[in-house]
Order: sequence, then structure tokens, then C-alpha cells
Amino acid sequence: MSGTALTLALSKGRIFDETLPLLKAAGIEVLEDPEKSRKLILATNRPEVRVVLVRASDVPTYVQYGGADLGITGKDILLEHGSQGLYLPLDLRIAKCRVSVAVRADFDYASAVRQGSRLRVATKYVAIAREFFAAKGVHVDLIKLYGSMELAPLTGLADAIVDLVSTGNTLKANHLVEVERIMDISSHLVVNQAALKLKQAALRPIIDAFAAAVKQD
Ligand code: PRT
Ligand code: MG
Repeated sequence: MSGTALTLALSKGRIFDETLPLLKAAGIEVLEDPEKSRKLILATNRPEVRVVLVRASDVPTYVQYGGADLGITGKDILLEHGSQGLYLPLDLRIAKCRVSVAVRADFDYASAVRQGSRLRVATKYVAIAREFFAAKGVHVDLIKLYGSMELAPLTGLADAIVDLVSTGNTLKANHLVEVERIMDISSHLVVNQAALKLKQAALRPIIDAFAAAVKQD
């Protein structure tokens, strides 16, 4: 091995795909396609750099505890996880979307909020939702889900959902409407705080190359 070993945690799918051009700008090419292989550790053209594939919501945990030196994860996931033990040098402006409140097209959200009724809200984003409704002074019962939030208002499980929206097609296909936009989301580079000190020489050029390659729009 040449140089300090570095492990980068990524999730498959949009984050992996949108990270490839940034890696390329840093002179790093992943040698395997995660969609074609079952491997969880991927080699790169740089013998000292490897990529580990983890569930999107596990990226902060890997980096926090040093299972990876750095990782890329959505702001949504960081807000739910918290950023203890993590250094966040960069908004990469990839995998953009927003966190929104959505309801059934026939649900009168505005008057429910106006009348101060207690809203039942299903979400994977309990921390984001709790803070948002508390700031509005809306009383909510939060129901934690792990997926397919869109189903909750359709089955009577909840009045509203808090979920990620990108094109809006998923909401539309399920007869839901976006009634509030809570915040814009993009993915961030996260670095283990100890690694930042101990592996500074190896990490700095990668952080700088990513920073230079971030799209400004
Ligand atoms: O999918 P899995 O359960 O394994 O994990 P995950 O959903 O945590 O990961 P992944 O890879 O789907 O998402 C990783 C990150 O991508 C998220 O944490 C976000 O920061 C970001 N991202 C950007 C998105 C979207 N856009 C997005 N559209 N994550 C999810 N979606 C989903 C959304 O939840 C909804 O179901 O896509 C659907 C809406 O898309 P539209 O285009 O129909 O509006
Ligand atoms: Mg997903």
C-alpha cells in the first residue's frame, strides 16, 4: 500500500452515481459497478483508497465511529442522526431534494392547522418533523415509519406525511399534494474528526478537489 489508507462510505444508487464525478475530479476511480457486483468493499485505482457500501442512513454511524474515514450523506440523514464526532467540511450539492409536508388531495390541511386540531403525521424524519411543527405551534402525534410514507394518508394511518420530494411524481401518483416545504436537502461530505487530524495529508487534497468540483447553480 502506498500512502495512508482511506475508507470512503457511500450508499448505492443516487449518492453513489452523483459522487463518481467528484471522485474523478480527485483522481479516484471506483473499479467495480455496485449494481453488477455483490461486493460491499470496492477497490479504486488508488491502492490506498477503498469504498465501502452501506445503507444511506448508516453512513454517519460508520464515519462517526471510524469504520470509514469519510462519507457522503444527505442533510436529512445528518439532521436525524446528529453530527457528533463528525466534521462537515462541504455541501456537495448533489442528490438534491426537499423535505415537505404532504396530505391527501381531499384533506383540508390549512383549516386543520388553523383550528389547532391535533395532526397525525407519519414520517421517517421524526426529528425534522418534531422541530418544524413545534416551531409552528402545531400539535402533532408523530408516527415513525421506515419506508413508503405515501401509504400512510391513503390508509388512514395518518393525516399527513413528512417525506422527501424531488420531482413530485411519487406524490402525484398517490393522489397526495405537497402543502408545505420544510427545507431544501443536498448531500454533504462528512469526515471522522480523529481521521481529519491523523490523516490530514491524505484527506486534504480530496476535500479540496471535491470543493473545486462542486457545481454552483
Ligand atoms: O432506499 P433505501 O431505503 O435503501 O435508503 P434511503 O432512502 O435512505 O436511500 P436513498 O439512496 O434512496 O436516498 C439517499 C439520499 O438521497 C436521501 O437521504 C436524500 O438525501 C437523497 N435524495 C434525493 C432522495 C431523493 N432525492 C428522493 N427523491 N431520497 C429519496 N427520495 C425518494 C423519496 O423518499 C420519495 O419516496 O424518492 C421519492 C420521491 O421522489 P419524486 O421524484 O417522485 O418526488
Ligand atoms: Mg430510498
